[in-house]
Amino acid sequence: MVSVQAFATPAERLGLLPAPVSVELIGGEYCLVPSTAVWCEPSIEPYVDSYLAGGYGVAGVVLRINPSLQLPSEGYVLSVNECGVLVEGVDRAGLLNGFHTLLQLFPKEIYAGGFRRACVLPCLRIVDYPAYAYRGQHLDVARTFSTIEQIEEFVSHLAHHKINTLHLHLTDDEGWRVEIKSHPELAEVGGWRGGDSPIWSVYGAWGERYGGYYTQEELRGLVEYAHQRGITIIPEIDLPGHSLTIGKIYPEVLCPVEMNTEAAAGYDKRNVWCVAREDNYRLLEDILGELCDIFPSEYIHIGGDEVDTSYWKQCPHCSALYKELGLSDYHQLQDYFMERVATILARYGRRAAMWNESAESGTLSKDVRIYGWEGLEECRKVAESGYPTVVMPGPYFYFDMRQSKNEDGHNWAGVVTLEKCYSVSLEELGYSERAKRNVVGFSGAFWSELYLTHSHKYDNYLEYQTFPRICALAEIGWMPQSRREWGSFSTRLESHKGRMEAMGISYRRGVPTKSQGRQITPAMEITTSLPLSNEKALAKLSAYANDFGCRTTRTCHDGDWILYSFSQPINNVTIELTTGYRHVPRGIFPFGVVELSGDGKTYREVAPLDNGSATILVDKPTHHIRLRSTATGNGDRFVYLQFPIIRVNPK
Ligand code: TNX
Repeated sequence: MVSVQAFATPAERLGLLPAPVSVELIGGEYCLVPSTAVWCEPSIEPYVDSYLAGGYGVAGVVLRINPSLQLPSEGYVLSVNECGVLVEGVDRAGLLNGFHTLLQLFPKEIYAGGFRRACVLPCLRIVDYPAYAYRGQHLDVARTFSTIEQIEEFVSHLAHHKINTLHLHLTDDEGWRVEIKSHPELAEVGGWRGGDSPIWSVYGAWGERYGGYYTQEELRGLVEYAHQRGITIIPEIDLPGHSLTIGKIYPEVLCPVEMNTEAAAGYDKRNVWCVAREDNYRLLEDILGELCDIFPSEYIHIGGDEVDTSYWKQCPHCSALYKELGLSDYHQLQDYFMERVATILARYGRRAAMWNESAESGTLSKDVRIYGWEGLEECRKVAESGYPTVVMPGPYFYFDMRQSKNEDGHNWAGVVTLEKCYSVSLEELGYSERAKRNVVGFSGAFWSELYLTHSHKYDNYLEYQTFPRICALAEIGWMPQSRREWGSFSTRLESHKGRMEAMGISYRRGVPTKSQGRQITPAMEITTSLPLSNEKALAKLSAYANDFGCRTTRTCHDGDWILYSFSQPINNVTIELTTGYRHVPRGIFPFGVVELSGDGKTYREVAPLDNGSATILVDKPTHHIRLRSTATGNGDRFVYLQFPIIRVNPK
């Protein structure tokens, strides 16, 4: 007997993702053949043609805009009957949404291009519209550069998931990626780090010069590519913090305060704009003017996250301004700065978007759109106090977080599984009706500090981290919570995986399995040449009992060492040695070697450190393992020591 899977709903049977508001199967079929003509609204024709270039004759597929439909904006009606297919959007965005649903009715090969055969569609009627106006994905191209082609591919994938906004993070401490013609050094110098560049990298990839930037012309092309697919790009220039790059190029932009840089081997990490320097606002006029010229979006994101206000306190000009303005908290100086930048944007006819810290003092004007990233509660507070809010909390939507405990990725917001992401709930967190009304939508984030470090291990690390979590995000933005259901989502995701494959998405297929030997913890003592911030923590580390590791009080110098001495010689084991955080190459020995010794006197070098780590095979009795730094500095004021993970080799 053939077993037939029981699908609870037509959306499940058709594997539609996100699930439409209503799908009615009305019986019968329509057969499309390669010669079936397609009539399409001219404004989306080139895009539609790339999937569905039809023949000539009476159109069997019609895609058109019909503003008289009684549907919310971005809504559409898709009907298939025995005579043909009609997709009507209430507006252009709605038509594109309908088109993306139509593609999901076809065999999945349609996404791989060159689809040229007859296919049968079931007769049906779909009425659909989104629950939220903002369905976004953020991409950090500052920490790791993505080429225009890579971004376009990503945009194409987003469009198929009815995501309508790409939030492009263009500047940060590690890079400036947008060409500014009036200040060409910003991209020409700031687009590169490592090697002879004044910009250091924080994570991994030391030494070599690394980077790239986009010309204005390339970005205009990208904006158009995204527009064709119904996606708006919101650019971000991160201000007034996260500005190390511009600070290295134009030091006068920062507050003139002396920094003690000894612990970081001379590296000055000041990254906050001086609020009192009038020339800074003129510089911002230039930068934002050009940015607005490239990106037609209503909103421009100007950052506002993680600002270290202590520089302003120490700065003679900022502290004088603080007194003059009669402020009571240095955070209000950030409001002052952000308001002034928002005013510049207003002169260019645009509105400002900012990270949630900018709304903390409550005095910032309410027409700013706030992006809540820290947690659902922070998002709730800003929405409650009246700001239009994009909800993108780390614990649910940060796709740079790891997906299970031992996978690559950040972990400050915990492990973000697909199920966790899907479970996001404004109801459960007690959002009031008012707060809910202020939620304009949801967004995923992909911060790229780790992208470069891990990319060699994956076909495509960006896709591995973002899919299928973006599938969950797509539903959260499209469907009201009352209609979302994990069981139905997982059923539909199974069919959708075939589509992702045809699109060429290297999505994550599940928890990776590694064959691993048994872990052992032979008696050991750790010593180091580095000064520690807490001596007691080292004893715990020697007992394999400290999962966070031990922090030092300065960065590494050439010749610094960490020594693991075992009470009994160990043999026939594989050892993972790590400096820095585990899974995140921060606080590492960026250059160094692993050395082994039987007697503690003579050492032989066995491996280089790669991003602060190495895995070695021990096949001779070994008493001592030493990690030795061969360079000075790691961009931080500390190093982290970790205990080794020792596994018995299989016989
Ligand atoms: C916090 S989210 C940051 C970013 C980091 C990210 C890593 C935000 C506004 N600031 O600078 O890249 O965490 O997850």
